[in-house]
Amino acid sequence: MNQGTLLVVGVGGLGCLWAERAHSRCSQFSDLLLIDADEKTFSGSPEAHCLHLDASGEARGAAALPMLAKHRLKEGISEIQPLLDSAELVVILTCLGGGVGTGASAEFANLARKSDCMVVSIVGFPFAEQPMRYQLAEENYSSVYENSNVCIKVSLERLSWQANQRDLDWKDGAGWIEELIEGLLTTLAKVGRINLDLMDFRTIVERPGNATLLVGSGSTNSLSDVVKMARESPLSDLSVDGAKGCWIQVEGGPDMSLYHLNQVTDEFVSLLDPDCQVLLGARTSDEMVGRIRIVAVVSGL
Ligand SMILES: Nc1nc2c(ncn2[C@@H]2O[C@H](COP(=O)(O)OP(=O)(O)OP(=O)(O)O)[C@@H](O)[C@H]2O)c(=O)[nH]1
Ligand SMILES: [Mg+2]
Repeated sequence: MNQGTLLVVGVGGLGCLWAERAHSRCSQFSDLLLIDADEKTFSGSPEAHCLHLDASGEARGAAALPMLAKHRLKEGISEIQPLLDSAELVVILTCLGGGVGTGASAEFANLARKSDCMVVSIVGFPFAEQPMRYQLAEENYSSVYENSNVCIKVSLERLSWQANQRDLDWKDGAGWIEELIEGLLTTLAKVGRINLDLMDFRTIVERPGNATLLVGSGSTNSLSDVVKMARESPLSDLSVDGAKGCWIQVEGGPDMSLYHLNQVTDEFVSLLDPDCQVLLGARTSDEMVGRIRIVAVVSGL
């Protein structure tokens, strides 16, 4: 498969951080695009394509207003159009409530759709104790949702709670974001099967209603705990009961058996609607010896 078919995009400061980390796990088969008004965002990623929205040279950093960010994105889009032309799947990572992410992510999703890309957006929501930012996020979420094939809300509150549990920094996405993207892209990038997989993926996850992502991992000796962890990991406050679509990726070591695979998927799927349509992917990697990981997108909520 050609590089460039899968594009990971960060919009705004936090989104770019998430995108960089996610991309670092699958850089061999995806491209990275960072979009921000703050040039410092680009300094850690020499291999990334960058779109600097503050093209005026005023060097004021953050485009404080979402409308301004949107306008600047439109002005700069010709620079990155070739990336969109070759991409089939675009994963947008952003956080709403500030200027750039709020203003530019929906517009970028719109442009990607116009270039015939499938768009999966992962959208962070500010902490509730930042009511102004929260309100701004609420007001702008629907336009990201409408311009994406799949839109997944991630609450920063939950992310930081999860980060505490894992002893990680919430700003980095607490590990969850990169694990999801890695799982998603690795499955979709299976050589030669990209179109088929994308079509399957689309039918499963592109359902009316909300979607969320679940991640769980642990030892092959305690498969129920892995399922339980995934079950309790929702990054948004949606219940997955009654889900109508589920894309599930199971990763284990070379020692993963069919028994392990069936056990975790059966147990996981039993939690969803009886008529839930399920797409299962599995892969092995050496570093997962003795361990198993589930990454799932659950839709139709
Ligand atoms: N509490 C808290 N929230 C943060 C922090 N960093 C980011 N956020 C939240 O994440 C949202 C988006 O932040 P960024 O990605 O930095 O914003 P941006 O899109 O770059 O927008 P501007 O920098 O405002 O142009 C903000 O609205 C905040 O709610 C932080 O350090 N603490
Ligand atoms: Mg910023």
